[in-house]
Amino acid sequence: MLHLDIAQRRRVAGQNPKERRAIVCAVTNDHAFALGSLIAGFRRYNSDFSGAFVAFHDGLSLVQQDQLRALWPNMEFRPYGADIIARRFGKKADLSRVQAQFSPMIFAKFELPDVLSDYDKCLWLDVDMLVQGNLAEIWNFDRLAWRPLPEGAFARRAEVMEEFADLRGDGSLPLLNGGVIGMARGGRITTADLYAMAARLLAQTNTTSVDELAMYFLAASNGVPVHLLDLRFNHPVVAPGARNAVIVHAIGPDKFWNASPLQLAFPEWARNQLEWQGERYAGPQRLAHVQAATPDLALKAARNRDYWQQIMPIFGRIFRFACRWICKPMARACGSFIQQRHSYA
Ligand SMILES: [Mn+2]
Repeated sequence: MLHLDIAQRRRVAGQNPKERRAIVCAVTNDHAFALGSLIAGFRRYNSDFSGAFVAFHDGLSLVQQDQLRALWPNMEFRPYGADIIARRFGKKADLSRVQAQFSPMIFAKFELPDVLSDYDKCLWLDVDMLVQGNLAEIWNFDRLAWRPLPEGAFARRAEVMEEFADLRGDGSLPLLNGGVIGMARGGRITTADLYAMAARLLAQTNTTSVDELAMYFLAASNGVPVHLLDLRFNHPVVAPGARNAVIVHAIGPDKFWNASPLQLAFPEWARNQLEWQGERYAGPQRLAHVQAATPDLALKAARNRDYWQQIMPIFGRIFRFACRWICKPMARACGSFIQQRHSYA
């Protein structure tokens, strides 16, 4: 077996040892556990990464910051919250539509160009992800990197695409999932541009994915080359093959910490959580009544479901029979009764 030290491994990966790199995340302080789990998983497979973690947060306590540093010593904290977001957007922007659906922390990805005054390359990671492998290959981009959405994503945003048609460049750039974004210093996109574009999208369209679309329109209109990441670096939890992906992304309301089926399918997240010394998630669990997370209850739930699936066709037949011989004649009788009553009026 070939043993390489960290410097050798970086050379093999084509990495400039002088390049300063940062992985950038954002959490509200009640989600410190999610960042803790993400880092615990990341470090298991990425001992060759010598960069920093930059965490945008709305008030992590010093204790929480120490708990995160215990997982990754090279950790930098930057305040980010409602006041900063309001200042960046200006008074006129109405964010209620977006905030009804997403954490305000989605806008912290707009800070990437500013973070790049301290680093050469940044990698934005959502905290609703599970790292299952080495990320070295992701860094092979020049300006921007993201995982493209399938072609059909344009059709679902047809109205926005028409409204902003002049910002689509030659139209060849695919849309992105905003969970993983690589950005290098010296690009043509600024933090101020991103907020301004998002404000336009909020004012002129009904879309809620303003963070992704702002990134897309600025890259497309400025002709910034985008390195398209393989699905395995931002693999939706529901897409086949998630088990072998490098990064699995729990897109939507079901997360690794609150959805029983995901806890059962990805036990490594719970293992990561054990390495986090801080407060764990204590909120409601979704879908535990359908698919419990422990083997005994999961089996019981599955057997229950199986039983009802076998029973349901019989119910269906009884229901159709009842409709034909009981409900319809009754409805006819009621109908004529009502008609009669009306004729007396
Ligand atoms: Mn996400």
